[in-house]
Amino acid sequence: MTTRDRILSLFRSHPDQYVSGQEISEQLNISRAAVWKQVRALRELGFKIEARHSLGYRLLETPNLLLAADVEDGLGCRIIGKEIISLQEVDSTNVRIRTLAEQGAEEGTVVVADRQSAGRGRLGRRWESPAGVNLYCSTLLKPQIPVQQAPQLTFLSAVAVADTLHQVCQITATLKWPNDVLVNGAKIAGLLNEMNAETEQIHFVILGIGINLNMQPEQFPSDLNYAATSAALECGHPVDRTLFLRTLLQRLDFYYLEFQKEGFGPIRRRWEALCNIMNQRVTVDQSLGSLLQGTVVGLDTDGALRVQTESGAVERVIAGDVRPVG
Ligand code: BT5
Repeated sequence: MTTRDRILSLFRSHPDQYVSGQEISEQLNISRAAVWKQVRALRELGFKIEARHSLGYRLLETPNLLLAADVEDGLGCRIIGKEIISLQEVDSTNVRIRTLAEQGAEEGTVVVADRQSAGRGRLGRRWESPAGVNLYCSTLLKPQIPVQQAPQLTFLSAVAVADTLHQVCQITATLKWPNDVLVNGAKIAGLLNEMNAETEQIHFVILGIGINLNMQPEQFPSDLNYAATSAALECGHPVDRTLFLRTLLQRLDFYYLEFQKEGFGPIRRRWEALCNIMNQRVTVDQSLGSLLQGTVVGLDTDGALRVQTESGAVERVIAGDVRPVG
């Protein structure tokens, strides 16, 4: 926890009460001048803090920020969120957590940002990441699994996001292979998992998750080639980002522990139950223009989509654009 987070939790443990400069300085082991500097910095971030000469400081209003101390409050996870780093702005949370991982950050570390200046999608695409509305976070994992199984973790993120949308916003999401979360056919979240590995060994995996929570129609880029939506647009009211992130980390923790004990099976079954095209006829536009037609019958252990063709053979789709027929 940073000094700023510690001051905030001290304020929060004294709701509506004054906390004296002396008490803050003693509890945090910093000088009175340093307390004043922190209060000034918090005010610059938008916190309303009253200062009364004989009484001390009182927190009156908290701005719409995602703060590590708030997310950690009541989190109760075993692995995910051991350390949470919340930033006002970053190029990409995936890039930042990669640097931290290379410097030896622990498994379960989470980076969350209010805004990304260069949010990334797959294949060099961009993820629109305006300030103050959405969730952009990356989680560091160090799974002891063969390299070929790393894609399973994308499906772990997807089911955790779907559960959270249901739990916090009462929204029913469907999952689009391989890495999209949809609501009523429009994209509400995207997942970008990245890995650092040698031939045989995974050093770390990054689960990058971007979820549109309070984004308004005018904030979506005009050149999206498919429909997009946000949780607030679907449920009709603003969504508390702190509560959403805390619940998401709890769901990730739950599925990761289950994954460690029971492998991919439970996640695969959950993903298949939420898949938007399960048992439907599809056309798959594979690379080099080859087309495959068939019925989606599930996921393979490495995350490939299993499509049964008319001849009864089951083909494995590892990349390509999958569209329902008709
Ligand atoms: C994804 O890529 O869907 C993965 C997005 C992952 C974003 C998270 S945010 C936290 C972490 N840090 C990062 O830098 N990235 C991850 P892809 O399937 O390639 O989809 C990208 C496409 O989605 C773009 O080309 C746009 O068409 C569209 N798009 C961009 N921003 C969007 C948004 N906010 N909502 C819906 N669609 C969007």
